[in-house]
Amino acid sequence: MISQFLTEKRYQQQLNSSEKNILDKVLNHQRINDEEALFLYESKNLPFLAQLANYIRRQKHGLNTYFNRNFHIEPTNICIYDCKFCSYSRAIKKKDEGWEYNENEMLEMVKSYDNQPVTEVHIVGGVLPQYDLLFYENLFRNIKKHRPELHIKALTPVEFHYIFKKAKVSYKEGLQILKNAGLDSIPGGGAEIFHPEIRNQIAKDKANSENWLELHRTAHELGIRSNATILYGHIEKYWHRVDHLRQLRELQDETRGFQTFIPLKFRNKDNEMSYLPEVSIIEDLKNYAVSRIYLDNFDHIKAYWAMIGRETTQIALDYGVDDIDGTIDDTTKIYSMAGSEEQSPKMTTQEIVDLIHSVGYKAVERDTLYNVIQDFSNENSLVS
Ligand code: V47
Ligand code: SF4
Repeated sequence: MISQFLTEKRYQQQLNSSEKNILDKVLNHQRINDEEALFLYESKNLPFLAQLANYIRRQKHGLNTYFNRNFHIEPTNICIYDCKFCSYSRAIKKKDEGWEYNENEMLEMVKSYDNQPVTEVHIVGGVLPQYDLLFYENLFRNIKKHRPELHIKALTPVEFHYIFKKAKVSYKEGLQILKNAGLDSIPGGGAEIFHPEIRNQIAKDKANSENWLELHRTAHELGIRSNATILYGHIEKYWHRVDHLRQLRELQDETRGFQTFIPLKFRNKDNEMSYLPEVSIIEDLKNYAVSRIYLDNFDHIKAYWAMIGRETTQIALDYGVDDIDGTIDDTTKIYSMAGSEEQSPKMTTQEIVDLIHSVGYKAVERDTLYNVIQDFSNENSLVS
């Protein structure tokens, strides 16, 4: 048992006083402060981070590891913004690689899953004037008309901010209109790094951090759950990451509306930050662990397997991660274009279940709101 191991005198004697203080806090269910989070980021004691994060993960979820059956729709990869890290905005400059789907094309994509047990469609893409409030209102309404039980997780504060401003409605009015049309929840994108020192360099013109947080606050007030992300491993320092986590933890204290935190590793192919090297797997694992330890009020930490690859995802389960996203079915391009391991990200349910079981965890299919759909742990990987 991890908890017994952590309380053993022999183990604790190996720790320095700062580590011992943090361990005591974790064992007593107290939150760590910003200085302690920074200390953990700067620590080279990766096994210590793993023990703490895994202890918290097991307290919250045991060995359960969640996934869902989903697909993405990316309406366009053309965007009026020019985020330096984004391989999409680059596609505008290579016009032949651009796409702009209309409503019918997107509805056909939804219909192509008619006989498959998917539970979620994740819709997010570039920002263009024709994808306005009326467009998304019609799209969501028509998706629901066709398949009412399909959960629509869509758009980020970057898109909402743009379309609500254009339509001259407040966040509250705009979100209510889209909720009435069928919007069920909001994914975590667009957060990047909140601190203006970094945000102004990498994502200057789009919705700022106050906009991002306010949009999510308003969504939570309207009963719309959402996720949060951080884009890490580029020009930010550890303290920028702590600042980002702090703002998320504070908002979560207020609203309890976030479901999952998803660290997104910067990938450097074909974007304006390609000159930067990507960080190591050690850094990825450290980031998962510190996120799990610091964000005590977030239920879930997700490793997005399509971005970090299958093996790192398996290792991440020992570093605080309890969710690995979904089957995806090769329907997202944002990471393959940015150079991720998975160039055509798709897994069958059987593959996801095997990936989780082969490292000793229990696969649990969830819906977007974490209601359990099927627990595979006692079924010896028999997938229906
Ligand atoms: O906001 C863009 C990131 C995000 C790169 O909520 C990049 O369940 C790394 O938020 N390297 C969109 N990251 C994706 C996203 C997401 C993904 C999976 C699940 C959920 C969820 C949300 O992708 C953007 C940006 O932060 N991104 N370019 C890049 N080169
Ligand atoms: Fe546009 Fe989003 Fe890419 Fe920025 S990250 S350029 S807002 S698609």
